[in-house]
Amino acid sequence: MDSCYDDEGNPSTCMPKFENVAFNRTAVASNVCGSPPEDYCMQTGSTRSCHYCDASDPDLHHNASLLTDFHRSEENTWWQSQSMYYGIQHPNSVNLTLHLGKAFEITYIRLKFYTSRPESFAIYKRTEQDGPWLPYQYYSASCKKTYGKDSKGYIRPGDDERTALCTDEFSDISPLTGGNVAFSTLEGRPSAYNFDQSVVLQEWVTATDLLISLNRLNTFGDEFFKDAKVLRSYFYAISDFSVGGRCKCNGHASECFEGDRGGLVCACEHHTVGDDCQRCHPFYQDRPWSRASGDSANECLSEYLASGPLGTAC
Ligand SMILES: [Ca+2]
Repeated sequence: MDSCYDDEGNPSTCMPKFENVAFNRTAVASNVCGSPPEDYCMQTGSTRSCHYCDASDPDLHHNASLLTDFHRSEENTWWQSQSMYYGIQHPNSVNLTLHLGKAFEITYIRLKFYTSRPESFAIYKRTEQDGPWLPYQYYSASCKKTYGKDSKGYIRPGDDERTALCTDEFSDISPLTGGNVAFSTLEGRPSAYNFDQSVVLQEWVTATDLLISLNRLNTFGDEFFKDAKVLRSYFYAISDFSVGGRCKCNGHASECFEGDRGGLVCACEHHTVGDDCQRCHPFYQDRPWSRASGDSANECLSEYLASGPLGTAC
């Protein structure tokens, strides 16, 4: 763990540990297979193997809890939607929502698909609880048609760096199983090298909630004939949903804990207060609050104690 004071007792920038923020949090899925119980078939090239999903059977369910459980490669667990047989396909979407309970700074979001990756899906976030859903990234073989975005877009210096891009690089039907998609929040953003000074990117990586909107399934085009076996072989399935990040404390805390009101709060140091240490303590208002940077802890100062060596904390 990172300390907020050095060996001499001087304030230093500190932050909570980097972690998989999704682990042991339960995502909410707007759709899940197995109620009513249903057959489904895996696309495995030339052959199809068929199985059974039953949402109420502990051995046969594929509920959303399996998105964020501990994941061992030899024992896949996965969330699965109903199949195209039940009407799952564009324009009907399936949403996965992850509520974090406070602001986090997100480095990456990674999805490991149990089936083929979708033809189109998008990641959204909320910067503050109850705020609007903002687009984070689009993945689509049809960026223009589905999202009205250029598939070769990029961000130039001077552009608004809080712009969601679309890429067609991760939307092929192949591989039929085990495809990964990872979104790095700072990749391709010019101010990333100067993150400490970039208020815009500090806001861009901040999220209190994440939403994966699965918008269009990949198919071989054979659903056109409406054969039940074929329709039962198209559905969304994701074996792991990971989110790399840190509890957001603006450089003024080294850990977060469960607060009185439920939900996480920062254990604020440097005479800061607030869920994210985003304000100075009322008795430490001698200069405006500032986020800690690589150069300075920017601790809050007391008007009475500023000249003294080490003020007694109140
Ligand atoms: Ca899993």
